[in-house]
Amino acid sequence: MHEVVAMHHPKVQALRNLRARMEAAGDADIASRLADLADRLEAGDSRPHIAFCGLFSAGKSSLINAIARTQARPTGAVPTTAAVESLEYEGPEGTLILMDTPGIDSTDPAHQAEMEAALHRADGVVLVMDYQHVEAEENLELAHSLLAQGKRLLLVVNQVDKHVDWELDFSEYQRRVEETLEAYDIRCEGLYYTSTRASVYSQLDDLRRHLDEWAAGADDVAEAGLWKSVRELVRQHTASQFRPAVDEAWRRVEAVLGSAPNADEIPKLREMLAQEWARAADERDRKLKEVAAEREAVRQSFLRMIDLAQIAPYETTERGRLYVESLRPDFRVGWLGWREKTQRERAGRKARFVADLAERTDKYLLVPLQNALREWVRTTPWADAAWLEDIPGIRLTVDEALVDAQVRPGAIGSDTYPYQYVKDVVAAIKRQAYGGLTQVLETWWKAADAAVRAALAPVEARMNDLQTRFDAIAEWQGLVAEQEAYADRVWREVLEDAEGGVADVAG
Ligand SMILES: Nc1nc2c(ncn2[C@@H]2O[C@H](COP(=O)(O)OP(=O)(O)O)[C@@H](O)[C@H]2O)c(=O)[nH]1
Ligand SMILES: [Mg+2]
Repeated sequence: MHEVVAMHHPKVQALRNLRARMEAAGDADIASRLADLADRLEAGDSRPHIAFCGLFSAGKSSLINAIARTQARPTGAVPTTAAVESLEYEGPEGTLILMDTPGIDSTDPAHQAEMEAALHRADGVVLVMDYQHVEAEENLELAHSLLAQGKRLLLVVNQVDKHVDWELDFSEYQRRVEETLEAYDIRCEGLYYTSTRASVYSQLDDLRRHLDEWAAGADDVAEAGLWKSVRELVRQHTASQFRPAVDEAWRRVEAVLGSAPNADEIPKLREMLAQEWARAADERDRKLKEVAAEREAVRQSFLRMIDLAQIAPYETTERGRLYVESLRPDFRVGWLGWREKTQRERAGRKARFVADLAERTDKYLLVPLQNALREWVRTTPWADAAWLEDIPGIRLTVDEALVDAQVRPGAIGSDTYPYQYVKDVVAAIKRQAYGGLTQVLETWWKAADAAVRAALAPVEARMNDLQTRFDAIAEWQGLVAEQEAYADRVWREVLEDAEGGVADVAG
């Protein structure tokens, strides 16, 4: 038994694949339109389908009859053209399918859907306007959107038999019509003035000839029209898929901006927000740098004070030298009971060195440093008087343990060591002073940070606000870009499926 495999032309297959995809995405409406197009392509029906649309009573049905020179179509003052009826027109150059539609002003949603379906199937559109309603918004908007979709479009001003010469020159009337179209940026491939009644101004035959031209180029017209419809369906499908998310993002943009911006101005707005944010960030950083620089200057001035404090002048250094020399192994005092005497001498030298050093440390380092800090707290506007209580917390311990800890037994024998030893002891004391100072300053800076933050609060609030607005805009833009990328991807896949041969489809 042979399995029967339906062999489709790749273009038909491309449409069927796309249809399946739309159906899977839950877009039944688009899927059925694609099925319709696929059927037509498969049937090899290259007769161009021309939809006649326009406001109710513009004369669409009458015009189709007049073109086809038949009276088979019902015409009348009520919208009788409910279901879209089509009529085969066999002209000298070939065949066209003329599709009648209900009016675009139809309040019946079923009529509206029929018209949209007809427009989708249409390879070309004849937009019929009656003599008195050329300026109707519905007509102009429809013309706009059809051109945007890349539809071939003819504009027809019908019922020109109503023109009364003594009211207005006909050429003046035409000029006004053309002006209106220009004002709406509507450029189509043909504009005709017609009447289904006898009128010197009627260009009905010219219109028919234009349609005959379309019939002559049937293959091109039908095929190009079909792929344009497919492209438009992809676009519509994408828009409906993304609409909830995009709308939501847009509502957020409106909410955070407090007004509805013009979508065209969004990139400029985003740029402005980014610049404003950068300016605010600069302001904040400048302020923070200022604060940091001021604090560092204060710290440096006290460090310098510690560095310069003279706590070991000549006499003190001498005492240190005498002490450390007494630690040498060959140091001895007396001969009878020399061990005790030597010990006593060492202890005495150490005590004198420590006492001298402690007194000078207090007098020339600790007291001046604490006084300077008190003075600084009192005279600095942003310092807190409560900080004065922290100053006594800076303590310098100068005792026997400290001077012993600095002795380097291996170096004791060297002649130059005693002076180095005193320097080491002084450095150990100053390290305590640096530590004490740093601790106090850190406590103060921490306390002052609250005031700095408070001062920066307005600029930071502004930055947050700008960031929120920027994020909302970026989010919306991202979704729009994603939507475009998705539509492009789907369309590229259609073209790949169709294995080329789909040329000249306006983006
Ligand atoms: N004066 C005038 N009346 C027309 C013309 N064409 C159609 N009509 C009338 O306008 C009314 C609506 O015509 P119809 O073809 O049904 O319009 P449709 O709703 O657009 O299909 C009918 O009464 C027609 O007889 C025309 O060229 N001149
Ligand atoms: Mg009608």
